[in-house]
Amino acid sequence: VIPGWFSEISPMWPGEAHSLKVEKILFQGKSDYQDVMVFQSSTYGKVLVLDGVIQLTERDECAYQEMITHLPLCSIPNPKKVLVIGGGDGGVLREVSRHASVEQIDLCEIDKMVVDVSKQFFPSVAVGFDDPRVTLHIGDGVAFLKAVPEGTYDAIIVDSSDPIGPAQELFEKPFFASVAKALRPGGVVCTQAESIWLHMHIIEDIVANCRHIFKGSVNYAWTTVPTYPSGVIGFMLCSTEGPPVNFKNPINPIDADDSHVKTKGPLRFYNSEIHSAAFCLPSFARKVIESK
Ligand code: AAT
Repeated sequence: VIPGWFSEISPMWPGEAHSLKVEKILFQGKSDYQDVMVFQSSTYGKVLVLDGVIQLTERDECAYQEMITHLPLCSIPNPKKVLVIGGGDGGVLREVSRHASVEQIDLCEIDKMVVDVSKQFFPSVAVGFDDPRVTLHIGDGVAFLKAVPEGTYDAIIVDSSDPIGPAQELFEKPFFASVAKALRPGGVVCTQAESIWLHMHIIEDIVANCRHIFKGSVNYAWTTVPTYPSGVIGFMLCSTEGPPVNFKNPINPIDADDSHVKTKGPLRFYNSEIHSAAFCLPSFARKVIESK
Protein backbone atom coordinates (compact mmCIF):
# COMPACT_ATOMS: atom_id res chain seq x y z
CA VAL A 1 0.00 0.00 0.00
CA ILE A 2 1.46 3.40 -1.07
CA PRO A 3 0.85 6.25 1.44
CA GLY A 4 -1.56 8.85 0.06
CA TRP A 5 -2.94 6.48 -2.58
CA PHE A 6 -6.08 4.31 -2.65
CA SER A 7 -5.44 0.79 -3.95
CA GLU A 8 -8.33 -1.50 -4.87
CA ILE A 9 -7.29 -4.86 -3.42
CA SER A 10 -9.67 -7.84 -3.59
CA PRO A 11 -9.58 -11.64 -3.95
CA MET A 12 -11.75 -11.10 -7.03
CA TRP A 13 -8.69 -9.72 -8.87
CA PRO A 14 -5.70 -11.32 -7.14
CA GLY A 15 -2.20 -10.07 -7.98
CA GLU A 16 -3.25 -6.65 -9.23
CA ALA A 17 -4.61 -3.44 -7.74
CA HIS A 18 -5.47 -0.25 -9.54
CA SER A 19 -4.51 2.85 -7.53
CA LEU A 20 -5.69 6.46 -7.45
CA LYS A 21 -3.94 9.34 -5.71
CA VAL A 22 -6.05 10.65 -2.80
CA GLU A 23 -6.36 14.42 -2.30
CA LYS A 24 -8.73 14.19 0.65
CA ILE A 25 -11.01 11.67 2.35
CA LEU A 26 -14.48 13.26 2.43
CA PHE A 27 -16.57 10.57 4.15
CA GLN A 28 -16.06 7.30 5.97
CA GLY A 29 -18.96 5.32 7.42
CA LYS A 30 -20.16 1.83 8.22
CA SER A 31 -23.71 0.93 7.23
CA ASP A 32 -25.57 -2.27 8.19
CA TYR A 33 -24.25 -3.80 4.95
CA GLN A 34 -20.84 -2.39 4.08
CA ASP A 35 -18.08 0.16 4.60
CA VAL A 36 -18.82 3.36 2.70
CA MET A 37 -16.11 5.84 1.70
CA VAL A 38 -15.89 8.94 -0.50
CA PHE A 39 -12.60 10.59 -1.44
CA GLN A 40 -11.42 13.37 -3.70
CA SER A 41 -8.93 11.93 -6.18
CA SER A 42 -6.30 13.91 -8.10
CA THR A 43 -7.44 12.90 -11.57
CA TYR A 44 -10.90 11.22 -11.51
CA GLY A 45 -12.93 13.67 -9.36
CA LYS A 46 -14.79 12.28 -6.37
CA VAL A 47 -14.81 8.50 -5.90
CA LEU A 48 -17.42 6.29 -4.16
CA VAL A 49 -16.01 3.12 -2.57
CA LEU A 50 -17.98 0.26 -0.94
CA ASP A 51 -16.08 -2.42 1.03
CA GLY A 52 -12.84 -1.25 -0.62
CA VAL A 53 -14.24 -1.54 -4.18
CA ILE A 54 -14.73 1.48 -6.48
CA GLN A 55 -18.39 1.92 -7.45
CA LEU A 56 -18.03 5.13 -9.43
CA THR A 57 -15.87 8.14 -10.12
CA GLU A 58 -17.16 11.47 -11.43
CA ARG A 59 -14.92 11.28 -14.48
CA ASP A 60 -15.84 7.87 -15.90
CA GLU A 61 -19.26 7.00 -14.39
CA CYS A 62 -20.90 7.97 -17.69
CA ALA A 63 -19.36 5.00 -19.48
CA TYR A 64 -21.04 2.57 -17.09
CA GLN A 65 -24.35 4.25 -16.22
CA GLU A 66 -25.16 5.24 -19.81
CA MET A 67 -24.34 1.82 -21.24
CA ILE A 68 -26.12 -0.30 -18.58
CA THR A 69 -29.24 1.82 -19.17
CA HIS A 70 -29.40 2.64 -22.86
CA LEU A 71 -28.30 -0.80 -24.13
CA PRO A 72 -31.61 -2.29 -22.86
CA LEU A 73 -33.89 0.76 -23.21
CA CYS A 74 -32.81 1.66 -26.76
CA SER A 75 -33.38 -1.96 -27.85
CA ILE A 76 -37.17 -2.00 -27.32
CA PRO A 77 -39.92 0.32 -28.53
CA ASN A 78 -41.65 2.54 -25.95
CA PRO A 79 -40.35 1.30 -22.58
CA LYS A 80 -42.88 2.38 -19.92
CA LYS A 81 -42.20 0.55 -16.66
CA VAL A 82 -38.60 0.16 -15.55
CA LEU A 83 -37.11 -1.43 -12.41
CA VAL A 84 -33.57 -0.76 -11.18
CA ILE A 85 -32.01 -3.11 -8.63
CA GLY A 86 -29.02 -1.58 -6.77
CA GLY A 87 -27.84 1.73 -8.24
CA GLY A 88 -28.53 3.70 -5.05
CA ASP A 89 -26.26 6.50 -6.27
CA GLY A 90 -29.02 7.53 -8.74
CA GLY A 91 -26.88 7.46 -11.89
CA VAL A 92 -28.95 4.82 -13.66
CA LEU A 93 -32.11 6.75 -12.69
CA ARG A 94 -30.64 9.85 -14.35
CA GLU A 95 -30.18 7.83 -17.53
CA VAL A 96 -33.58 6.05 -17.46
CA SER A 97 -35.33 9.39 -17.03
CA ARG A 98 -33.87 10.63 -20.34
CA HIS A 99 -36.45 8.34 -22.00
CA ALA A 100 -39.68 10.27 -22.56
CA SER A 101 -41.79 7.09 -23.02
CA VAL A 102 -41.04 5.90 -19.46
CA GLU A 103 -43.94 6.37 -17.00
CA GLN A 104 -42.79 4.51 -13.89
CA ILE A 105 -39.29 3.98 -12.47
CA ASP A 106 -38.86 1.83 -9.34
CA LEU A 107 -35.46 1.49 -7.67
CA CYS A 108 -34.63 -1.04 -4.97
CA GLU A 109 -31.33 -0.36 -3.20
CA ILE A 110 -30.31 -2.32 -0.11
CA ASP A 111 -28.28 0.43 1.55
CA LYS A 112 -29.81 3.81 2.42
CA MET A 113 -26.36 5.18 3.25
CA VAL A 114 -25.40 4.93 -0.46
CA VAL A 115 -28.40 7.11 -1.37
CA ASP A 116 -27.64 9.70 1.33
CA VAL A 117 -23.93 9.87 0.50
CA SER A 118 -24.65 10.25 -3.21
CA LYS A 119 -27.08 13.11 -2.57
CA GLN A 120 -24.43 14.81 -0.40
CA PHE A 121 -21.31 14.33 -2.55
CA PHE A 122 -22.42 13.45 -6.11
CA PRO A 123 -25.19 15.90 -7.09
CA SER A 124 -24.66 15.35 -10.83
CA VAL A 125 -25.33 11.62 -10.27
CA ALA A 126 -28.06 11.84 -7.59
CA VAL A 127 -29.98 14.23 -9.89
CA GLY A 128 -31.70 11.00 -11.02
CA PHE A 129 -33.76 11.02 -7.81
CA ASP A 130 -35.35 14.37 -8.74
CA ASP A 131 -37.53 12.84 -11.47
CA PRO A 132 -41.19 12.59 -10.35
CA ARG A 133 -41.56 9.18 -12.04
CA VAL A 134 -39.08 7.64 -9.54
CA THR A 135 -40.10 5.60 -6.46
CA LEU A 136 -37.28 4.62 -4.10
CA HIS A 137 -37.54 1.34 -2.16
CA ILE A 138 -34.89 0.57 0.47
CA GLY A 139 -34.50 -3.20 0.76
CA ASP A 140 -32.97 -6.34 -0.69
CA GLY A 141 -33.49 -6.61 -4.44
CA VAL A 142 -34.00 -10.38 -4.19
CA ALA A 143 -36.95 -10.05 -1.80
CA PHE A 144 -38.37 -7.08 -3.72
CA LEU A 145 -38.46 -9.01 -7.00
CA LYS A 146 -40.15 -12.05 -5.46
CA ALA A 147 -43.12 -9.83 -4.54
CA VAL A 148 -43.47 -8.25 -8.04
CA PRO A 149 -46.60 -9.44 -9.92
CA GLU A 150 -45.85 -11.49 -13.05
CA GLY A 151 -45.25 -9.50 -16.26
CA THR A 152 -44.98 -6.06 -14.62
CA TYR A 153 -41.90 -4.47 -16.19
CA ASP A 154 -40.73 -3.67 -19.73
CA ALA A 155 -37.12 -3.52 -18.55
CA ILE A 156 -35.12 -4.44 -15.45
CA ILE A 157 -31.61 -3.06 -14.87
CA VAL A 158 -29.47 -4.79 -12.26
CA ASP A 159 -26.79 -2.28 -11.26
CA SER A 160 -25.20 -4.43 -8.60
CA SER A 161 -21.89 -4.58 -6.82
CA ASP A 162 -19.62 -7.63 -7.10
CA PRO A 163 -20.76 -11.08 -5.90
CA ILE A 164 -18.79 -10.86 -2.63
CA GLY A 165 -21.08 -9.19 -0.04
CA PRO A 166 -24.76 -8.17 -0.24
CA ALA A 167 -24.97 -8.65 -4.02
CA GLN A 168 -24.05 -12.35 -4.05
CA GLU A 169 -27.57 -13.64 -4.72
CA LEU A 170 -27.98 -11.19 -7.61
CA PHE A 171 -25.64 -13.44 -9.61
CA GLU A 172 -27.49 -16.72 -8.91
CA LYS A 173 -29.99 -18.67 -10.97
CA PRO A 174 -33.11 -18.21 -8.76
CA PHE A 175 -32.65 -14.45 -9.00
CA PHE A 176 -32.60 -14.58 -12.81
CA ALA A 177 -35.76 -16.72 -12.69
CA SER A 178 -37.61 -14.06 -10.68
CA VAL A 179 -36.34 -11.36 -13.06
CA ALA A 180 -37.81 -13.29 -16.01
CA LYS A 181 -41.14 -13.68 -14.19
CA ALA A 182 -41.34 -9.96 -13.41
CA LEU A 183 -40.84 -9.02 -17.09
CA ARG A 184 -43.60 -8.81 -19.70
CA PRO A 185 -43.29 -11.06 -22.79
CA GLY A 186 -40.46 -9.60 -24.89
CA GLY A 187 -39.23 -7.59 -21.88
CA VAL A 188 -35.52 -7.05 -21.34
CA VAL A 189 -32.97 -7.28 -18.55
CA CYS A 190 -29.46 -5.85 -18.35
CA THR A 191 -27.22 -6.91 -15.47
CA GLN A 192 -23.71 -5.92 -14.42
CA ALA A 193 -21.67 -8.92 -15.57
CA GLU A 194 -18.03 -8.36 -14.61
CA SER A 195 -14.86 -8.41 -16.74
CA ILE A 196 -13.89 -10.67 -19.62
CA TRP A 197 -10.24 -10.28 -18.52
CA LEU A 198 -10.82 -11.37 -14.92
CA HIS A 199 -14.07 -13.29 -14.52
CA MET A 200 -14.70 -15.63 -17.47
CA HIS A 201 -15.73 -18.35 -14.98
CA ILE A 202 -18.41 -16.08 -13.45
CA ILE A 203 -19.55 -14.99 -16.92
CA GLU A 204 -19.78 -18.63 -18.07
CA ASP A 205 -22.13 -19.44 -15.18
CA ILE A 206 -24.29 -16.36 -15.77
CA VAL A 207 -24.57 -17.14 -19.49
CA ALA A 208 -25.46 -20.80 -18.85
CA ASN A 209 -28.15 -19.81 -16.32
CA CYS A 210 -29.56 -17.14 -18.61
CA ARG A 211 -29.77 -19.51 -21.59
CA HIS A 212 -31.94 -21.78 -19.44
CA ILE A 213 -34.20 -19.06 -18.18
CA PHE A 214 -34.59 -16.48 -20.96
CA LYS A 215 -36.30 -17.90 -24.02
CA GLY A 216 -35.83 -14.76 -26.14
CA SER A 217 -32.24 -13.69 -26.81
CA VAL A 218 -29.17 -13.90 -24.58
CA ASN A 219 -26.19 -11.60 -25.27
CA TYR A 220 -23.03 -10.27 -23.66
CA ALA A 221 -21.84 -6.69 -24.24
CA TRP A 222 -18.99 -4.70 -22.71
CA THR A 223 -17.61 -1.24 -22.25
CA THR A 224 -14.50 0.49 -21.01
CA VAL A 225 -14.42 2.01 -17.50
CA PRO A 226 -10.84 2.94 -16.56
CA THR A 227 -11.44 2.78 -12.78
CA TYR A 228 -13.11 -0.66 -12.77
CA PRO A 229 -10.83 -3.70 -12.38
CA SER A 230 -9.01 -4.44 -15.66
CA GLY A 231 -10.55 -1.30 -17.16
CA VAL A 232 -13.53 -3.06 -18.72
CA ILE A 233 -16.91 -4.25 -17.50
CA GLY A 234 -19.62 -6.29 -19.19
CA PHE A 235 -23.37 -6.67 -19.20
CA MET A 236 -25.69 -9.60 -19.68
CA LEU A 237 -28.62 -8.61 -21.90
CA CYS A 238 -31.56 -11.01 -22.20
CA SER A 239 -35.16 -10.93 -23.35
CA THR A 240 -38.12 -13.11 -22.40
CA GLU A 241 -40.23 -15.11 -24.85
CA GLY A 242 -42.46 -12.79 -26.86
CA PRO A 243 -41.86 -10.07 -29.45
CA PRO A 244 -38.23 -10.72 -30.52
CA VAL A 245 -35.52 -8.29 -29.42
CA ASN A 246 -32.36 -7.77 -31.47
CA PHE A 247 -30.10 -6.01 -28.98
CA LYS A 248 -27.42 -5.30 -31.57
CA ASN A 249 -29.76 -3.03 -33.49
CA PRO A 250 -30.96 -0.04 -31.37
CA ILE A 251 -34.46 0.59 -32.72
CA ASN A 252 -35.30 3.22 -30.07
CA PRO A 253 -32.43 5.72 -30.45
CA ILE A 254 -32.04 8.38 -27.80
CA ASP A 255 -29.69 10.55 -29.88
CA ALA A 256 -32.58 12.29 -31.63
CA ASP A 257 -34.55 13.63 -28.63
CA ASP A 258 -32.52 16.02 -26.47
CA SER A 259 -35.12 17.59 -24.15
CA HIS A 260 -33.48 15.82 -21.17
CA VAL A 261 -30.16 17.64 -21.66
CA LYS A 262 -31.33 20.78 -19.82
CA THR A 263 -31.62 19.05 -16.43
CA LYS A 264 -29.20 16.14 -16.82
CA GLY A 265 -26.50 17.39 -19.12
CA PRO A 266 -25.63 15.76 -22.45
CA LEU A 267 -24.84 12.08 -22.97
CA ARG A 268 -21.07 11.79 -22.67
CA PHE A 269 -20.47 8.23 -23.83
CA TYR A 270 -23.43 6.43 -25.42
CA ASN A 271 -24.41 6.65 -29.07
CA SER A 272 -25.99 4.21 -31.52
CA GLU A 273 -22.63 3.16 -33.04
CA ILE A 274 -21.09 2.27 -29.70
CA HIS A 275 -24.32 0.42 -28.81
CA SER A 276 -23.89 -2.01 -31.72
CA ALA A 277 -20.12 -2.22 -31.23
CA ALA A 278 -20.52 -3.24 -27.57
CA PHE A 279 -21.68 -6.69 -28.66
CA CYS A 280 -18.51 -7.46 -30.65
CA LEU A 281 -16.43 -9.78 -28.48
CA PRO A 282 -12.72 -10.67 -28.52
CA SER A 283 -12.26 -14.19 -29.88
CA PHE A 284 -11.32 -15.76 -26.52
CA ALA A 285 -14.52 -14.48 -24.91
CA ARG A 286 -16.74 -15.19 -27.90
CA LYS A 287 -15.63 -18.81 -27.92
CA VAL A 288 -16.64 -19.37 -24.30
CA ILE A 289 -19.87 -17.33 -24.39
CA GLU A 290 -21.17 -18.87 -27.62
CA SER A 291 -20.40 -22.42 -26.46
CA LYS A 292 -22.67 -22.06 -23.40
N1 AAT B 1 -23.87 2.74 -10.12
C1 AAT B 1 -22.71 2.45 -9.37
C2 AAT B 1 -22.25 1.09 -9.55
C3 AAT B 1 -22.52 0.05 -8.77
S1 AAT B 1 -23.50 0.29 -7.45
C4 AAT B 1 -24.08 -1.21 -6.83
C5 AAT B 1 -25.14 -0.98 -5.74
O1 AAT B 1 -25.80 -2.24 -5.49
C6 AAT B 1 -24.60 -0.52 -4.37
O2 AAT B 1 -25.18 0.71 -4.04
C7 AAT B 1 -25.05 -1.63 -3.40
O3 AAT B 1 -25.39 -1.16 -2.10
C8 AAT B 1 -26.24 -2.23 -4.13
N2 AAT B 1 -26.61 -3.60 -3.75
C9 AAT B 1 -25.80 -4.63 -3.43
N3 AAT B 1 -26.49 -5.73 -3.13
C10 AAT B 1 -27.82 -5.41 -3.26
C11 AAT B 1 -29.03 -6.14 -3.07
N4 AAT B 1 -29.02 -7.42 -2.69
N5 AAT B 1 -30.20 -5.49 -3.31
C12 AAT B 1 -30.22 -4.19 -3.70
N6 AAT B 1 -29.09 -3.46 -3.88
C13 AAT B 1 -27.90 -4.05 -3.66
C14 AAT B 1 -21.92 -1.27 -9.18
C15 AAT B 1 -20.42 -1.22 -9.23
C16 AAT B 1 -19.76 -2.43 -9.87
C17 AAT B 1 -18.34 -2.61 -9.36
C18 AAT B 1 -17.50 -3.44 -10.28
N7 AAT B 1 -16.25 -3.86 -9.66
